[in-house]
Amino acid sequence: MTRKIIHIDMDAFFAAVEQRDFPQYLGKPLVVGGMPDSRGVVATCSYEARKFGIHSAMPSARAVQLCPQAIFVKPRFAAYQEASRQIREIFRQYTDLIEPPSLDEAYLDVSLATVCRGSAMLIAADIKKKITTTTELTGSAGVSYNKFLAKIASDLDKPNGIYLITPEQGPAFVETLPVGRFHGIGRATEKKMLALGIETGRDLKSCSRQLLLQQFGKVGNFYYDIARGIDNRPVNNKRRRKSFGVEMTFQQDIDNPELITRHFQDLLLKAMNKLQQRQLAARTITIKIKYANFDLITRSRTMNAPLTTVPCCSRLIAELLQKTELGSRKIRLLGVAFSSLEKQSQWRSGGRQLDLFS
Ligand code: TTP
Ligand code: MG
Repeated sequence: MTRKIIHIDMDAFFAAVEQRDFPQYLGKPLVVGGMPDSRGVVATCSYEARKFGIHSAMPSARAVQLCPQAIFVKPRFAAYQEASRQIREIFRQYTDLIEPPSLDEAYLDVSLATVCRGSAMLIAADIKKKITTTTELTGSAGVSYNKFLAKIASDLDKPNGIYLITPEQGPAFVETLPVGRFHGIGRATEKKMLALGIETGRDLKSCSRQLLLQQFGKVGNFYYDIARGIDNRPVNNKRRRKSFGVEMTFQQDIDNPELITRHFQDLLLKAMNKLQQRQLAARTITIKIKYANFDLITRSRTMNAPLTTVPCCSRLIAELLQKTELGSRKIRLLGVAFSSLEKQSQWRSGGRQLDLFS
């Protein structure tokens, strides 16, 4: 059966909430994120600010250069969470199959919905209307037959738009798309594809499954399928967190190995505390380093058994650090993340509580 998938994505989400709550920002270039005199980055910005070339993840210091009259505000997460809760409540009026990957977006499977004569386009329009009356914010909708294309579609008529990609249009649509625009192909993979001469969906489609598996590992299967407009991933309403971590940006770049190690120890304790609070156990530990020039590297280790103690994790971090250019490059951000998560009870032996600090 052909599915009916809707992807809803709010427009300039954090910035739109700020403009709604503080009307003096309406119509102005507004940046939400770090202050321009700090080392923070732009979380998002209003469409007025985007005209100046400002975008998410750009250093705020750069943003102010591009647009000196921009207004900078810090994020107010509680307000964004409340808006997010309101839109999810609206989604639930249409289907139980809702997967929200982040605060401002969600996939809805409305294949079995009977409202609006079962038309996904009418449902999307209805949802958009309700979002605006309830939250005074706008969102854009993508309607298609799988998650991959619905996500692409929601971006095509932004802001406050609605875009349909039919099963007939899907494959041709993917062909013209630059691989960098594919959701699921990150910056590093994009680079690698470009180096292999794969620039568009059409190029990707011309690659054999074997070649993609060889070059990219298991995810090559996904690339092979999406190049044909095929994506069978279900809308997963019970998704558990796959990873989480903590990170820290420094006011001043650091390169002293001892200091770096100390910061990692600190981050590790925080990350392990979070694991403990959520009663989770991890088998994979990853360190993340962003150098002063924004080059980002990660190094990780996966063990057969859960990582239960601080000394054990510290040792792994020390090992992973050996695989970096420790001491020879300036660093602006460090992070520690855990993944391959399981519930603690799945491996807790004899009902004994996890002994993090032994
Ligand atoms: P996006 O949906 O990517 O961006 P947006 O909603 O601000 O704008 P658009 O109209 O293009 O959808 O992200 C949603 C929110 O997530 C965004 O408002 C702020 C936050 N965010 C960050 O904090 N850092 C980031 O790098 C990105 C991309 C988003
Ligand atoms: Mg958005």
